[in-house]
Amino acid sequence: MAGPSRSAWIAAARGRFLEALPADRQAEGAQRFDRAGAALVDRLASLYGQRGDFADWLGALCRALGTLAAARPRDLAALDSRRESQPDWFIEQRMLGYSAYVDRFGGTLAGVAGRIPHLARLGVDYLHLLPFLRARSGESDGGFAVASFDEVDPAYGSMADLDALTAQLREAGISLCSDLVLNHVADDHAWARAAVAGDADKRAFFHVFAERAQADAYEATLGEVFPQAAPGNFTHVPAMGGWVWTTFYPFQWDLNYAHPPVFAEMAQAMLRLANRGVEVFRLDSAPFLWKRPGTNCLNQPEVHVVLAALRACAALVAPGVLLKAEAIVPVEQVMPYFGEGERRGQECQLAYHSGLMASAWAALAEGDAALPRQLLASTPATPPGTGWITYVRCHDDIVWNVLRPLVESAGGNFHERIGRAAAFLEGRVPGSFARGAPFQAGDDDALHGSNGMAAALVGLPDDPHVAPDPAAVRRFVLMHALALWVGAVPLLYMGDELGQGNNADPADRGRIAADGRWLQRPHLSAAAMEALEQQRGVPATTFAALRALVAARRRPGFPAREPVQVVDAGHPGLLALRRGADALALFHFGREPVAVDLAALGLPVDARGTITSGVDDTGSLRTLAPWATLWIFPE
Ligand code: OTU
Repeated sequence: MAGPSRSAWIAAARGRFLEALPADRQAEGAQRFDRAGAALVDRLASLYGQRGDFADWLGALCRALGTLAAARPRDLAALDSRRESQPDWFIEQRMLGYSAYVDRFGGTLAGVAGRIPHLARLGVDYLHLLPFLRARSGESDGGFAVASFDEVDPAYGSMADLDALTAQLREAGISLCSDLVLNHVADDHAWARAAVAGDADKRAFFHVFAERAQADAYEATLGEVFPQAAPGNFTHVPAMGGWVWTTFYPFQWDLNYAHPPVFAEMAQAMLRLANRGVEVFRLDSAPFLWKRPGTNCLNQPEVHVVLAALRACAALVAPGVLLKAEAIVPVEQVMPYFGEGERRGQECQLAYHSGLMASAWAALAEGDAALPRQLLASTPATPPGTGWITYVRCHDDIVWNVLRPLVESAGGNFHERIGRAAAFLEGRVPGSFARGAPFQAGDDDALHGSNGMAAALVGLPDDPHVAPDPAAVRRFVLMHALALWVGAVPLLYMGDELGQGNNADPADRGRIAADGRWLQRPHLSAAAMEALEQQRGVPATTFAALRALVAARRRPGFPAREPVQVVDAGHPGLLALRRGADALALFHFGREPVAVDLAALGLPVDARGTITSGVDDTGSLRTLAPWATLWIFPE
C-alpha cells in the first residue's frame, strides 16, 4: 500500500486514536500508534481499502480503540508496560498452562477462584477457561455458540465475578486465557436476531444464500468438522429466506469478515474483555474465517491479515495481551499463524502444536517414534517472541487429519496407517492397553478423530484407589514429558493431573451419545482429590510426576530459549531431542528395553538425569525400559 491515501489514512487514524486519550496518556499512546498504527492501517486497507466508506470506517474504529485505551485500568496498563519491555516474557517465565471448563472445575467463576490453591500447588501460571460468556440457550457446543460477548453466562456468575476472578488470578501470578470464538456466533446472538428481523447490515454479518445451488457450489470443495452429528456446512433457515453458512453445528452461524463491521465488533469485544483482565485470547477456529470459492475455505491468506490486524489492535490498546491460534491443521499450515514474510512474528504469539500431540499418540500406538521424529525434524523454529502451546489431551478429539501430509510424505497410506493407530487407542485391537473411543466415524473403517482422557488412553485404572501398573505410569510420564520438553507453554488438561479416567457420570450419558467429546469432559473428581490429599493411588502418582517435570523445567539450566533439534539415537522406538548444546531428552516409545550409550550421543559419561522414569541410571550406558523418559541438562 503506497501513495497519498496511505499516508492520509495513517495520519487521520492517528488523530482519531489520540483524540480519545486523556492528557496523561497522550505520549504513551502516540508511541504505541507510531509502532503499530501503520501496520493496522495497512492490514485493514488490504482487506477493505477498496470500499468508498473505508476512511470513515477506519476513523471510527481508531476512535473506538482510543476510547478502549483510555479505559484501560491502571494495574493492567502497568502489566502492559512490563511486558512491552520484554515481549517474550511468557517464554522466559516458562509458563505452565491448565485448561478447564468452568462448571466441571469449579461450578462457577467464584468456584474457580476457590481452586487457585490447587493450581498453585501444581505450578500453574496460565489458566485457560473454556467458554464462559453467555451461551445460546439449550445446546451450545460446550459454550462455543456465544450469545453475548459482554455477559458472563448466568450459570457461572456475573461480569463482577469475572473482574474478581481476574484480580485474584493476577494476585496469584496466574494469567487468564479466554476463548474468543471468532468464526461464528449463536443463532440467538443479537446480530443473528437482528438479521432475522430484517436488519440489512446485520444480515451482511453472515453468509446467506437464497439458492441451494450457491451453497452447493461451495460445498463441493469443503470438508466437514462433524460429519455424523452435523453433516454439511449450510443450514436452511426459513426466517432468513435461505441457506446460512454453519461450518460447525446448525446453531453456530459463521461470521462474514469481508463485511468490515464484523472485524470492528470482534476487535472491540476482545479488547473490552482485555480491559477486564483477560490476558490471553484463544482464537477459536481461526482457519475458517475467510471463504473463497473453489477452496476448502481454510487458512486463506486473508485469515492471516485479519489476525495480524487484531494483533495490531491489541498493540494499541492492551500490548501485554497474547493471541493464541487454535488452528487444528497440519503443522506446515500452522506456521503462518505466527506471522510470515513482512508480518513475521506479528500475528499470534502462541499456537497449538496439534501435530505433535497427534503424532505422539500415534507413536504410542505404533510402538515406534517415527512420526513425532519426522514431524519435529521438519518443523522450523518459530519466529522470535512466539512459541508452541504443547499438550497431551484437551476438550476436543484427537484430530487425525493433521497428520495426513506427514504420513503421505513418508510414503504411507494415511487411512490404513492412522486407522490402525486409532483402533489401538480405541481399544479395538487385541492386547491394547488403551480405552479411547472413535469420534464422528460412521463405521469401523471410517477415520476422523479419537476421544478419551489421557489416563484412559495410556491404560491407567479408572479407580483412583487402585495401585497403577508402573508401565501405564511411564506412558503417562512419557506423553507429558514430551509436551513439557518441547513447548513454550505446555498446557495440562483438567483431571489429567489426577490421572482421571473417562467421564462415567450417568448424568452425562445423553451428552456423550450426542457428542463423544464429552467423554473427556468429566467433573473434577472429588474421590481423586481426596486420594491426592491422602497421597494414595493414581492421583498421588500422576500429580507427583507432573510436579517433578514442572519443577525440572523451571530450573535455570532448562534451555527454554533454545530450539528443539532431533538427534538420531539409533533405535526406531527412541525420540532423542536436543535443546542447545548441553540438554538432551530421550523418549522411548518402543515396547522393548533399549540400551543407550550417552557418550555416543556426545554427553559426559557421568551426566546426571534430571528426570528419569524407567531408566537404569548407571554409567555411560543407560537402559531404558519401554516408555522410559530421560531428561539431561546441567542444573
Ligand atoms: C473448536 O474446535 C473448539 O475447540 C471446539 O470445542 C468447538 O466445537 C469448535 O471450535 C467450534 O467452536 O474447529 O479449528 O473437533 O471442533 O479441532 C479446529 C474438531 C476446530 C474441531 C476442533 C476445533
